[in-house]
Amino acid sequence: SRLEHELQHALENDEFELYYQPKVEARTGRIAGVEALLRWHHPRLGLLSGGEFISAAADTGQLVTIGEWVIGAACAQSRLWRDSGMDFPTLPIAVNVAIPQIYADLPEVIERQLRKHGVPPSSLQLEITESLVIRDVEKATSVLKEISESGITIAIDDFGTGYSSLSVLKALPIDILKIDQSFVRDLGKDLGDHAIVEAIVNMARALALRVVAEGVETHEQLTILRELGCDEHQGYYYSRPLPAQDFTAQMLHIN
Ligand code: G
Ligand code: G
Ligand code: MN
Ligand code: NA
Repeated sequence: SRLEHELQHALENDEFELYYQPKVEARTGRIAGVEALLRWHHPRLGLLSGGEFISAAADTGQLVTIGEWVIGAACAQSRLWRDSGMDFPTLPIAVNVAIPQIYADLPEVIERQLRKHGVPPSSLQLEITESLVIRDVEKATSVLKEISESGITIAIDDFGTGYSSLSVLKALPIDILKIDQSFVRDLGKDLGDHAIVEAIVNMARALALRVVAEGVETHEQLTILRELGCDEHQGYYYSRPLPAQDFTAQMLHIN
């Protein structure tokens, strides 16, 4: 398709940008981390969000190359924040990782980008979408173990929507569960969603995992999530994903 063809030029033309969205710690109200979300300044179609082109990139096998750009850009941003001289905590930046990246020398890619930008592994967090089938669980487990042992935290994204069995969850070196926003949307209206979120929080607690709620938009959702003991909240209630400069200004405001 035309989009797939144009993707080939997006990297060379420097058309990608990372937007940043805060994750706020329930206990303190402070920013605990930040998720990087890929945007494409398309010359013809304007600003595209990940949902509009990630699957096209996956179809053409460009996700691995774009994924390394994302990791590099996050490391560069971490370097900038560390050098900014502002009173910033050294927030881990979470990048979304597609399954094919795991099988394409992900530990080496990460190591190369960390070294290039001179930042420690604690600068990064990986978000792996649960809805993607992990074909070779043994290989994925050993790759993620290597990454985890280097000091990078790993989150399962969109938790509750996918195919991963609880035994996969037990096998993978996971630190964080991110509750999919579809379960958060109707909290306060839908008793089923309430029960599901409660069950995920309790399971996370039992497995000593941190649990993050995504898609938090209202005060009512926030109140319920606090009652249920969710550790971190992310969503438009606090901030939309923003360009780095705007995020920086916002961060000073929240913290
Ligand atoms: O905010 P946004 O509409 O971009 O997110 C849409 C989807 O795109 C989400 O599933 C998100 O995880 C995914 N996404 C956003 N940025 C990236 C990225 O850098 N890499 C990958 N693989 N997926 C991303
Ligand atoms: O798959 P992943 O969880 O990485 O994608 C997150 C997606 O959710 C992105 O498209 C992001 O822009 C979007 N998002 C973030 N916060 C909210 C929110 O509060 N409400 C809604 N509807 N979407 C959100
Ligand atoms: Mn994510
Ligand atoms: Na998600």
